[in-house]
Amino acid sequence: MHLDFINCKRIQPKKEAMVLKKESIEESNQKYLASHKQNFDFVTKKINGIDSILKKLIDFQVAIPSWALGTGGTRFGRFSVGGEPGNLEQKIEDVGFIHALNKSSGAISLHIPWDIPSDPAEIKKLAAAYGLKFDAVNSNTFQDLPNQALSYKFGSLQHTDKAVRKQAIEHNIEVIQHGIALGSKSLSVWLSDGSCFPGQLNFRKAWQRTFESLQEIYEALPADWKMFVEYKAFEPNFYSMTVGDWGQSLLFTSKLGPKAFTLVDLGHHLPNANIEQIVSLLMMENKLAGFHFNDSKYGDDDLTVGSIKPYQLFLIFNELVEGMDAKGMNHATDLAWMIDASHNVKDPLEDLLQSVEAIMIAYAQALIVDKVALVEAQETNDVTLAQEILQAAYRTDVRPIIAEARLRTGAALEPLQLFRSSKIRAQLIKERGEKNIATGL
Ligand code: RM4
Ligand code: MN
Ligand code: MN
Repeated sequence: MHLDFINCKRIQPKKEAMVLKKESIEESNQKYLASHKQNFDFVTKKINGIDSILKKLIDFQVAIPSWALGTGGTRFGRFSVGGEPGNLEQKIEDVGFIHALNKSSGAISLHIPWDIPSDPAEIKKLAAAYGLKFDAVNSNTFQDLPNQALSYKFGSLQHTDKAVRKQAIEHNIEVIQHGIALGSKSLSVWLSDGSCFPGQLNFRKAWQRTFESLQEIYEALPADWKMFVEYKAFEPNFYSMTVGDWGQSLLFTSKLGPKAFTLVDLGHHLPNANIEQIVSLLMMENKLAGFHFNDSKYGDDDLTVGSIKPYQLFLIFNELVEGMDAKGMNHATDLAWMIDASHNVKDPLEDLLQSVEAIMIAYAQALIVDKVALVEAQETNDVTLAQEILQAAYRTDVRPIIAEARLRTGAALEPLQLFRSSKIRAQLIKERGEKNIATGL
């Protein structure tokens, strides 16, 4: 199966089942064009500088996590959607579908060892054929893998036994090597290290050991690479996490050096945390790596972006745009934009399409905030007006603007509709079978 408008001579699709043709996109867009134009004209009447907004939206790309292309589950059960990608090639094919539909998902983030490429050069070519780059590579020292010598039951980089720490450090360095072969430029380190009970751990020693281990990994980074240190409040450890919040991560990344940054996963905070303020301050310190986008009601729920707290997502983007502009940063490339989600009851591809759309909506809303008026309201302590200004942007239906950006890049005006009407899932099931299980969450 392949996308027939992909112009690639060397990578030949294995089968001729064509599920998504360029003509299908055009044909589908024709159906929606008249009403789209009407909606777009209506919304843009009130917006200044629409062309520069559209350009920013077109440039903005969100990486898809390779580990979220199959159906997720909990420890209670897992209910497959069928046709899941069984190998890295198929995962790339899936991200290729998403990107063809929205042209906003031009990157994939890999998790090692779930996605070790057997032939990196070929994988790189395959990804390029779908217009995809490799975003951050992720290490995994939260599971014991088959044939692994030592266990991570009591942590990895923090472990009391030097030999376990060494094993975990070497794994991270190996992940960097895989990333280099694929053209990736950053390593994401998420540690499940911590403790489940009071007294189990000496916090200071755990911190020091983790720091020394991170230093060794940091030393192995190529000059143009970044290291992302992700924090998480709880789970799988329920008493303490060694990188439990942004303060702890920032302590590590500040001491490590200029190539280390703090990664914000939206689901990794204690309830009601003011994430937009965290983001603003991390940017102020030039220490924000970027995001693992998802949404949550209770904890690390990994729900569809924007499905629970869309206003929070908008407020985060409002701080991002303000902070990036204050520092003259490139919105599309200076921070890492990645999704980290799990889909237990939805088709993963549909869920990811919705997630990317939610991100684009929040970004577009942040772009249309009347910044001059907001600064004025803030400086004069006009609290009511400040709220009005933010909510005027948030309450604007910017979907026609996102759709216009897609139209201009040859993507689908209605990606989800087209995904459904072209029966992509049914074809994937036909080709890959009902029982294929993807590695990942
Ligand atoms: C963690 C964390 C990491 C992700 C793993 C699979 O909760 O969010 O980013 O790599 O899950
Ligand atoms: Mn994450
Ligand atoms: Mn998580």
